[in-house]
Amino acid sequence: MALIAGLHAWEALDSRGTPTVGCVVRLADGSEGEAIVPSGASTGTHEAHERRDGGERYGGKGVAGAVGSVLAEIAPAIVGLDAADQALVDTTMRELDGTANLSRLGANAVLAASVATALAAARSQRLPLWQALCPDLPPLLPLPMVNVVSGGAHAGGLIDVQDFLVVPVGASSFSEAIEWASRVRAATAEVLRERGHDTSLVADEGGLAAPLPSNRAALDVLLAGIQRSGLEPGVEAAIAVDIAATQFLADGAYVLASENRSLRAQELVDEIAAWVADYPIVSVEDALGEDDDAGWRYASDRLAPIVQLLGDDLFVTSPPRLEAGIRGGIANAVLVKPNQVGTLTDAWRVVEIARAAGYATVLSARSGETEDSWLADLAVGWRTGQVKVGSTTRSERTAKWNRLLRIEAEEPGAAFAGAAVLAPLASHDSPTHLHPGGQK
Ligand code: 2PG
Ligand code: MG
Repeated sequence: MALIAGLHAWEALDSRGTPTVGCVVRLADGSEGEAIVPSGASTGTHEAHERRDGGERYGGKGVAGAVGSVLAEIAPAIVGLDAADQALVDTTMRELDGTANLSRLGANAVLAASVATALAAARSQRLPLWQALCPDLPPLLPLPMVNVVSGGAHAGGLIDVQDFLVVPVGASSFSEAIEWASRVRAATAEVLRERGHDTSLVADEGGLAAPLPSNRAALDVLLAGIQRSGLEPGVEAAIAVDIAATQFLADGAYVLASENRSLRAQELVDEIAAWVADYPIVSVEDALGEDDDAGWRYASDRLAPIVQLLGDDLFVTSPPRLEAGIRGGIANAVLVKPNQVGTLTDAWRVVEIARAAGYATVLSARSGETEDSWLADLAVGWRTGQVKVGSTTRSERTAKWNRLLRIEAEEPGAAFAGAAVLAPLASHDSPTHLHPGGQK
């Protein structure tokens, strides 16, 4: 038994300079775990509530109230509990909050305590977090999805699509995957410079933020970067996109401002299908708005048989929203962001639900991140198979890559997920999976 003896919390800063909650959990045996929570910019409406103070401080974005909740309410409720019983700690906090979306205490307060508890429990067992999370299964190093060109809410809306990422599908180890991704980023920057763009400015996740004329132009630049890097497109290095379509949905129309076009859902999906035909795209995230059920139905029929169709704002790491999507045959993969749901227990539940249904899982950082690296341990211990962290530059991003590189170096027996984890390929392994395309 590793009993929780005390908590402390404070207002920290994330990589955008916005306040966020830091928390340390101390156990009776002297072990400690410390966590700082991340924060999104292109957030889904159905995410758990990120509690902010309003008022003058930090332009209203202070989190003194959430910090106060940790000290005054969460601490007395969980002191004395066994830190190794994560489900009990998380349920206790959820019941204490009493709302469905953690709006009273704040999901930022609850997640900070949840992750700090997991880290303290692992420390007390003298285990790395990944091993404490999944003691019975061998670790799995994830296939990384690495941001190269940024648009949308992370780059001042220069282009509409939010992320153009490289997926090193032909790499045979995690470290090789990172080296290839870094090579593609450097080569893409070179291509941009040759085409007259400034590459000194980067977006929130360290991606190149060039004022390109269209979304297709970004795909062209990334493909040229892959070719310039000497890697074979589609075989060694493929492309993933996060459309983040909720961000440019206005009054029922998808407004591609950079191209001066306004599309209906079906037209947007047809456009994306044309990109998938023309470029080595293996994964498409948030192709439609978060509540566009008819659009998602069409996208699932059209795209899910040929590409990984990934729900982020759509599923918001919510067990019931993912279950509803699985029942309806919507998408074939889920992005997992612990702060969208507020506790590690619920985020893990989403991984389990996805796995049972043959949906692929991609653990993801947020655009507002911190120097913490616990996300890397979750990816390995939960065996999510894929991870999305941002660029290979900027310390809040490299903190996660570096942690994964260390785990690989220290665990030579750890398998590397490789491209087989991408849906819809991955789903063929699962006997329980009803492929969306097969339900027509
Ligand atoms: C996303 C994430 C990370 P944000 O949309 O997938 O890229 O962005 O954290 O702003 O929601
Ligand atoms: Mg997204």
